[in-house]
Amino acid sequence: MAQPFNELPGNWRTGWLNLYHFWKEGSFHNIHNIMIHKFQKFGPIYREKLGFYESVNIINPEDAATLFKSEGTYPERFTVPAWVAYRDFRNKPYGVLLKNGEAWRSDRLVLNKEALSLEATDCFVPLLNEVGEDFVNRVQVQIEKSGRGRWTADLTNELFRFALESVCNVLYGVRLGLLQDIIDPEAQKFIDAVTLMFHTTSPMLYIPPKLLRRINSKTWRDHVQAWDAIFMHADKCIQNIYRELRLNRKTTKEYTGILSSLLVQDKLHIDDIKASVTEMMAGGVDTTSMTLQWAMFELARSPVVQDQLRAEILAARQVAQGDVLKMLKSIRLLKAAIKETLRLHPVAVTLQRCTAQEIILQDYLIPSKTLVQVGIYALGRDPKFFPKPELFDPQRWLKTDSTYFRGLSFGFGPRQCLGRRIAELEMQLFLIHMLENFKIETKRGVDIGTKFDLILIPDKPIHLTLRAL
Ligand code: HEM
Ligand code: 2DC
Repeated sequence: MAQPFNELPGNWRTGWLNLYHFWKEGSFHNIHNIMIHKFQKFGPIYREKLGFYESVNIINPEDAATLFKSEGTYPERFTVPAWVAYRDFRNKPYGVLLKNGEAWRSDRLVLNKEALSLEATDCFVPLLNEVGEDFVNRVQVQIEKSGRGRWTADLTNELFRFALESVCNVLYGVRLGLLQDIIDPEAQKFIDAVTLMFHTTSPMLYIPPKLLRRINSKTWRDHVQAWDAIFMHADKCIQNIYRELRLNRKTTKEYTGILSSLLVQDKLHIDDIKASVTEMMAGGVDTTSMTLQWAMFELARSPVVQDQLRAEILAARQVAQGDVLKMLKSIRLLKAAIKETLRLHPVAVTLQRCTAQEIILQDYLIPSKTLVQVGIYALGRDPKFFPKPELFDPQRWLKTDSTYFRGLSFGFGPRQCLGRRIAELEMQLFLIHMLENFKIETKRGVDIGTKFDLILIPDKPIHLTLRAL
């Protein structure tokens, strides 16, 4: 007989006291480390209550498998209260990010075909490849300017621009020109708005946004302002394509991006298209850019791995003779290096599912409709599941026996990341071009920690040196 729910370890009986301590100790930006600590204290499963936020937390890949295998046809994750509050406040429709049930599934199936199917993703390759090449050109100009054969900088904003340029090329088939010297201030506003949106979301995970709205707190006001800017700019981009499409009705065979495809197909209502395309545009900035920054940081600290990757890329380039699509089929180690980067530096601190039925985890009975979180940050750094976790070792992903339910950075199943293929291709092509052209270095002995700002980001600026090869 499994043990009852109320026997679960953890301090879940004192939600408000917990929140008070949490607040006082300034733990907001540190929940990833607090989770590691709790798994050490309570074992592989614990129950938690922070203010209104109740969850059961697990770390074992076997338990994650049990959870995901029972998720059913309409998987639900934790709904970020602030995001819903904004949409309701401004009367904006939900996209797939926030929908649930049949409404989510029918939208998602149409979007999967445009964003995840092989047919569609092959079309992304040339679009993402040219942005990667332009980034290299931009670095080359900076190196020439320096007159020293190298360029040292905090690349955060450069990578934000790269990521927005990339995702917009895929969504709209349009270049925004963000890798030029002078850029559209509106685009920079969009970038800053996404960062502010994430930053102001985290306090509202535990305190109801409605409350903050009533006391007119700065967090709420900033959050609304951020989403307003996001929706306004995305709307402009969408309108441009919409208008263009209505003007020249000629059916060109060429691929012109996800939005055109969706509009031409006419399977989703325009409001639903807008909502999900806006979510993809916003979701495409901080996620891939931060991951690429971490990837370059890890490669700078592991020059041996960096050389191996470069050798693999050069060989792949030769074999494929300039056919990029073909080249992407022979870069196993590079793909593993991206997985390895996300193991140590996941974007999402946890994956969550609302249980669709009663399940048993670690011999505890978990009722239906319970929020269960997989602590993927803690999992990625646990020596029980990743031997020598501190080691950046892409090879570990190429040994097939030890990876069962461990590579979960993009989530799992039908509710997994919609932008996954865009993100993966964008990052692969970026790293291919960078490693072909530059040596990536960083100052030795500089320790960079992680900060929770809804997504996980570096806790201080990372300075990288790019040296012409
Ligand atoms: C959902 C990670 C990039 C759009 C998610 C989830 C994770 C994730 C963990 C939740 C999945 C689940 O619950 O199983 C990442 C990582 C990225 C990345 C690690 C890059 C390194 C992107 C990009 C886009 C995007 C580039 C847009 C093009 C979305 C959307 C959802 C989502 C719309 C919600 C899907 C749904 O609920 O049906 N992502 N993401 N993400 N992501 Fe990403
Ligand atoms: C944040 O406790 C911590 O991909 C919470 O591209 C649980 C939680 C729920 C949903 C997660 C969120 C965390 C982190 C950011 C994620 C989000 C789902 C999608 C989103 C992982 C782990 C993200 C970054 C999307 C964002 C798209 C949005 C800007 C339109």
